[in-house]
Amino acid sequence: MQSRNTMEAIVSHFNIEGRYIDHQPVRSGLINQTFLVTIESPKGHNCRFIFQRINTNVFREPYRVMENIMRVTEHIKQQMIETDGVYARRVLSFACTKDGQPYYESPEHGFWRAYEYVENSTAYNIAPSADHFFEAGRAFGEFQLYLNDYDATTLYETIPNFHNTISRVADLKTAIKNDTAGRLKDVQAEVDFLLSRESDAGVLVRALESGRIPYRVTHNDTKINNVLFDNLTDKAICVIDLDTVMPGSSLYDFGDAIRSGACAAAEDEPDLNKVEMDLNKYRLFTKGFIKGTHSLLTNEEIELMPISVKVMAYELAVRFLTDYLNGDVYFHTDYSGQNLLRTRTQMKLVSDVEKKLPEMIGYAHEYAEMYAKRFSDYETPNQL
Ligand code: GN1
Ligand code: MG
Repeated sequence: MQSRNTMEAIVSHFNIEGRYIDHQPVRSGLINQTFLVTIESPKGHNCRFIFQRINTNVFREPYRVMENIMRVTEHIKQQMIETDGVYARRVLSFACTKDGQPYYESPEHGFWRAYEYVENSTAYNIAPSADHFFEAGRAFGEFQLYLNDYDATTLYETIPNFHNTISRVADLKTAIKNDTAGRLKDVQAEVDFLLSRESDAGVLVRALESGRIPYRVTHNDTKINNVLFDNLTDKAICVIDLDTVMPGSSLYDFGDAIRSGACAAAEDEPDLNKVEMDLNKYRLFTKGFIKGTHSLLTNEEIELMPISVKVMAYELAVRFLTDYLNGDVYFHTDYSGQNLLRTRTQMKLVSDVEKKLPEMIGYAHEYAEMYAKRFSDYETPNQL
């Protein structure tokens, strides 16, 4: 936790008018540190900002992360202005420093950025209802829609091979070989489970590389707590945490959202009986996502939607186990063994999805057909 003086010093570098009042930590995410900062404006009312210290061990090129984010948010804003004129609270608005940069950096304080806090909104770690999950799907789908005409190749790949599941498996094998933390002896069952499914790792990467599915601008970290919901309407209003916006596949976003949000249990739930993929939540997210994209997904993408959930749960299991073997050096942990529990929940999801694939395929087809027809019958999404 930063002291008041430290935070006040950091805030003073940004072009934010007013007086620092206080700050409090926001517990969210496994990578960056986040704070809610209250400022008293010169007119005497309080306004709030989110300040984040970027983890530069993970984001080795934080300038490029910010460049991607600024370009993408500006594009989304313009799209919103053109479609219905309203962008306030719907897209993040970043503060620049007094010398015009979207970040402040110093050897003493690290790398910081700030954006306006979206008042009267909530980010949930677990969807309070299936309808919220539909809304999350719609929001992430719309995110794809707004960026559909943005040339993905112009964005930096800020974490190379981020969702390259094949290279994630290679990292796991290296971790197994090195056994840095001496934990391999305790995780043979997990290692066997994951390596026996290695052939699934390449499904999405190969589809992208062969041109079977398109590269798009993707969010790449579509946990439900990266969507803000309006407190009054319960509608999803804004997609946040844009650090990993990069060229990728829409299926990374789809699969990651389902593996993280269609399960009511926490990512480190020790009781695996509580860990399962809720088909109703899957169904509603799928519906929302396809609706949000305005039916822009190709038939090949629709085909791969269900299996993408398995691939993403598998990828996260591989990443968590790799970190466990490496001695918990990447993901933030609150207690020893947390990364192993996280590995096991993702493995349980992999098994569960393997059983539910036929129903999942059915829903993806059903909503793809339904919205393809509706979007061809009506002119604007508001009529749907
Ligand atoms: C990390 O920090 P957070 O929660 O936004 C990770 C994601 C994982 C997630 C698992 C840059 O995201 O890829 O899915 O933890 N982000 C990065 O909870 O590695
Ligand atoms: Mg993130």
